[in-house]
Amino acid sequence: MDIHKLQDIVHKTRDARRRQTIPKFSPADRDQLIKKFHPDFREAAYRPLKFGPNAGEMTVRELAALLEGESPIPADLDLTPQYSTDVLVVGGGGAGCAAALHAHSVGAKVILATKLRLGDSNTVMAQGGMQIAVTAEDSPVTHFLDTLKGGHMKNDHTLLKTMVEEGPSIAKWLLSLGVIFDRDGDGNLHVKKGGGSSKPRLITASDYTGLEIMRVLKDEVLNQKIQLLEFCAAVELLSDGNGSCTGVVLRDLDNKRTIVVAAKAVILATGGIGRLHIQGFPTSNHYGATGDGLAMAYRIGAKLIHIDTFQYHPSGAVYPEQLIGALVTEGIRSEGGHLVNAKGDRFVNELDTRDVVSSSIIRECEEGRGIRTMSGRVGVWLDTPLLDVEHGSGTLKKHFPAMVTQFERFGIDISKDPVLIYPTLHYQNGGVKIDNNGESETRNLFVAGEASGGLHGRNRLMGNSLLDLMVFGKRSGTTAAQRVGSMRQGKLTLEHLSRFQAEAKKHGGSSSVISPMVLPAYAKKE
Ligand code: MEZ
Repeated sequence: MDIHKLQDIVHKTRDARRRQTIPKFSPADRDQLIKKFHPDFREAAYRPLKFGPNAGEMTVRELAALLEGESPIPADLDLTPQYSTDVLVVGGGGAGCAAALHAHSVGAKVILATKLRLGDSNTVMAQGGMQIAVTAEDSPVTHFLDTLKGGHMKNDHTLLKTMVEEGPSIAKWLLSLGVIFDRDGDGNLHVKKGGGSSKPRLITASDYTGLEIMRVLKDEVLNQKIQLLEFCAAVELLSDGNGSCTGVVLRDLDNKRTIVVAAKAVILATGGIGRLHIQGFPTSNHYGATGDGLAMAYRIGAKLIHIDTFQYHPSGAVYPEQLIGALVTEGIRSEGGHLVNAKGDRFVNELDTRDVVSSSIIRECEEGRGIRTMSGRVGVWLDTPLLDVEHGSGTLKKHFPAMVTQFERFGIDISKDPVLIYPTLHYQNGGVKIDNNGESETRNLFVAGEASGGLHGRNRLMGNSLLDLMVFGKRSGTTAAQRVGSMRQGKLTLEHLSRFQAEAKKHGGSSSVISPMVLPAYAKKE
């Protein structure tokens, strides 16, 4: 049936739904729901890792193939360096820029290498805000407890304590650099409530928070004249043969040549893995989100954590086809948007944690209460026009200008028509295990942002990613820079790679994947 006809039920049931309150799930019901419907619990999608630091642990098949993949470089590569630096940052998103700026401010010589342009990253795509306890009614302790509950109590307490406590100083730093956050009528930072949070704590720049932060960070990286290597993808780490990281092999994508960089410390800020399209899910992620850092860190011997858990954001676009998987910010649900099934019913408290909301949407669709598009995709409605009904005409346009424009391009007015959504692969909850300064289990290899793991437990709360990458970008940059002051550059070898390959051989060889992928598999088909 025509999608426009199917929408009628949303308009017809709106008034009745406005009077309803949907309770959150009890912990027992929540666990039952998630086990039955969350993609993390589909056993057939998983397999154990055969070799490497996490051998024996389960992860999704796509990630297992990446971690056990074949290096793109020969073991006898000439390792004469073209560049030498104190700190090499790999990744030009929020974590990479924060790490580079802080390392530079401590006086280190810094190079920032990024496989696409500076700023091309998931950070620019972060819409709904950054959680920081800035109001008198809130506190880092409350932020800590909300996050722990959201993460199923599996969060690393030390990392989490550091993140929530350092939040307010990060807000000050960003403001001092010129980030324009939204303000309330009194001029204070305006805060919104996100799913799973007990207090309004999201500071925002409309619905393009990440873009606004990156605008300023990119500018600052350029102002500080930090040396950039753009369109240079990291493909292998280098070690001294004694367990320390000493540099990186880059692939210059423009000139198709290999570049060796000697670095006393390396900071991986390579982001997430949405473009692996785990279990066939579409993704909200940036084109470059292919998990390169995880693959390289794994080969050098750094342990990963929580690699069996991923975040499927409840609201990825299902229609129009051009937007499949694109993020429809949780901010719309924070401002009261209802989720509605084909019968016109709400079926979950829209501000429950993401794993609960996504599982509920999948349940509705699997049990026949979803809405099917003409191309055979299925989803549920997000009642966007309700925001204008509740808060006055023009609310959507004022609070979600980027979202309104995104749909307007395809002739859809989301203040009049609801949006069809389904969970989209959004975030890897785990990553490389780090200590409180962002250092991995391999000495002088630091990891910041989404590529690191432990902080978010088994389910990240909205807005905690932007804070994570600022806090641990800063800590890794500062620690690396302070350490390298008194260090000599170590030997450049690929001994770890030979060891990894020998181990692979004992287990039947590497997977058929060339790893890191650098760009998604479909990018290479032309
Ligand atoms: O932190 C996020 O993932 C986020 C803010 C997403 C969103 O819905 O806007």
